[in-house]
Amino acid sequence: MTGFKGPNRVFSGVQPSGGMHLGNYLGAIRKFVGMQATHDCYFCVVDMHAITVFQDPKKLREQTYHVVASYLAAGIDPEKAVVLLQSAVPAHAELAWILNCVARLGWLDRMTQFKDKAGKDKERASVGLYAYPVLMAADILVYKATHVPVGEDQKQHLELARDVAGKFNREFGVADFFPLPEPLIKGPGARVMSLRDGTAKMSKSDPSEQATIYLSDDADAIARKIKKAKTDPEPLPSDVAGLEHRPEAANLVGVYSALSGRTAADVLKEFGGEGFGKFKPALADLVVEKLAPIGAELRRLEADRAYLRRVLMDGAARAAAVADKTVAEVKEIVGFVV
Ligand code: AQP
Repeated sequence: MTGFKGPNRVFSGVQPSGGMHLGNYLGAIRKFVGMQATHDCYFCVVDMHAITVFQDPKKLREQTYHVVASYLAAGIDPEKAVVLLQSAVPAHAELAWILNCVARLGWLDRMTQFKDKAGKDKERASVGLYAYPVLMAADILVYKATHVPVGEDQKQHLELARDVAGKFNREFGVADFFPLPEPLIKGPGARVMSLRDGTAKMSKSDPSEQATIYLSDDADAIARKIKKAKTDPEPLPSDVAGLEHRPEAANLVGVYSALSGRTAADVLKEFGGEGFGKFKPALADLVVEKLAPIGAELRRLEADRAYLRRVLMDGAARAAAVADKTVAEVKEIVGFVV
């Protein structure tokens, strides 16, 4: 973390681009919950990121409430952590513009998520989709956050945020003004894969609902999806090395391990040699046990819009108090008349 002197602070976010799923829970939200007691935390609903691909305005609003309700249902306490909506704190966009002038085109050209999301016809992708990693850097740096809990898919964007912070500090001669934020990625569940294709990540925008376990799924839906999950015909191996080249089996064992708190080796000690006919029902029971209470609370909270709005308004005010100060300092540093 070089010589940054500020407090340890956590920032992370989720896009309101669809239904929250098991990957978002294990890769991100569950980690958030674990950090709120020990760190100064900012958990954001990144709606400005979501619109980098077209969102139906009505659905975007619904999905925004859905993400806030999911945060709270999973155990984030808005009295401890700051829960905020990105578009409600203009300092994110202000800093993003300044950082756009620090980041280099060559850095953005290397971002694999842009290539994946833009597909073959990248000329038709939005400018926002291309520049989004810089907005993400601004989201983090506007709070001078030192730690960012994310899933594996965000690793490259975090490296870019560090590059932007370092270049800003060097170029303007303000050593350690911005911290170089540390990604917190490791741990089981950092990369949950699609139930239909063990080589593709579980994603909100997957067109197949069968590929994704949503936090809002009821017990029947969860059991049905796990029963139908793609697998291979072999029984489970008795050690982790045997999962190599078996992406679907590795994914299901990984989910079991992440939710049970046991290592994959330990899970295979119990299930090695068994077919999926035995493993899948055990996995379904475990997923239902862990997600059903969250799903029930999520449905209750989603109906209480007035409360969710209060949480967001309070969060925006607390966030702006920190973010506006950073932007004022940055304006001074870059030479704007303030
Ligand atoms: N499959 C996953 N496994 C582990 N972690 C995951 N995350 C997302 N998918 C998985 C983590 O969840 C956080 C929020 O992600 P996001 O909503 O900001 O963006 P995303 O990574 O693009 O998520 P989706 O669900 O795939 O959304 P769409 O389909 O809209 O792009 C991040 O910390 C992410 O790492």
